[in-house]
Amino acid sequence: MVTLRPGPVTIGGVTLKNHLILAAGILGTTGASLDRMLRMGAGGVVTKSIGPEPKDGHAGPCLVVLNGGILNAMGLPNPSRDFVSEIETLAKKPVIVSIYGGTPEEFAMVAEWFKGTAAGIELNLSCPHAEGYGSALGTDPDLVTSCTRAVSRLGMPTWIKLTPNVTDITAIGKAAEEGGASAIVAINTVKAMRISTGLKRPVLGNRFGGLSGKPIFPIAVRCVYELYEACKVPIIGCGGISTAKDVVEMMMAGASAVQIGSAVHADVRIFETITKSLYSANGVPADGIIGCAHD
Ligand code: RRO
Repeated sequence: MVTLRPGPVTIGGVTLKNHLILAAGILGTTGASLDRMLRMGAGGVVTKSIGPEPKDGHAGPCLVVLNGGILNAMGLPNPSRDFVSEIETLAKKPVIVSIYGGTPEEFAMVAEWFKGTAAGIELNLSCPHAEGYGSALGTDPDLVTSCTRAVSRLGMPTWIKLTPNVTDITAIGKAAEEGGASAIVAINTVKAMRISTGLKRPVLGNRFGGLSGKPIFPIAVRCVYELYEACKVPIIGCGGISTAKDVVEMMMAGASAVQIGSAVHADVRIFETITKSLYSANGVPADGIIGCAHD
């Protein structure tokens, strides 16, 4: 397998220690855990999504581990503005704060709280099970453009995380680009559900949730591939990546970097594990393989 040249990279306005980023939501809202992941080899970390008001989240069960995947409906639990002090000690580190809101104004307000602390902002326009938030806005290209513009005009690197739960993801990618996105992240979880045959009830308290992990990797590759043909901004691939080979495949589809989420549950040292096989002193520059499957 091809290997990459090690070293820092700047993607979507954020300088990362390598191409591997911790995906949003995975280690909750604890600054110390995010810092631990940076020290354990993550090139950057994305926080849990932070919103305009504190939120408890959905009624449980909120998360089930399936064969090879995870189904969740956490419901955006977060401490809102109190999170600023939680990550103050991480200022100057590659910490990207994920935020959500119900309007462009709410996105701008939450983003402003993190000026000076966050290396960048990732807009969650893609949670599949949050009424009035996430994909409720992220499936409408006009709203995607206006929410993106409300944050990009603040001058902070602005990443937009897209939902795969649309007919044409390129229309959403182009809408983010029009709003001044510095990068797009593809994809958030795939809307899904399971039913307990014993209980004759949906397994999740919220009935519907988002599927992540290995089962969605081919969907994520397809989305990145389509976006690469339609958009000019860098694409960050996300969805079911768990090996160095997955990273290379995502890059060949068009990703400039990747985010890793569910695989952290199985192996908390996943960043070191992937780094060992992905990078070597005689590796090629990433530009040599990004999008090469389109040639
Ligand atoms: O908190 C959640 O339930 C959640 C979020 Br914010 C998201 O973006 N994606 C997801 O699968 N769950």
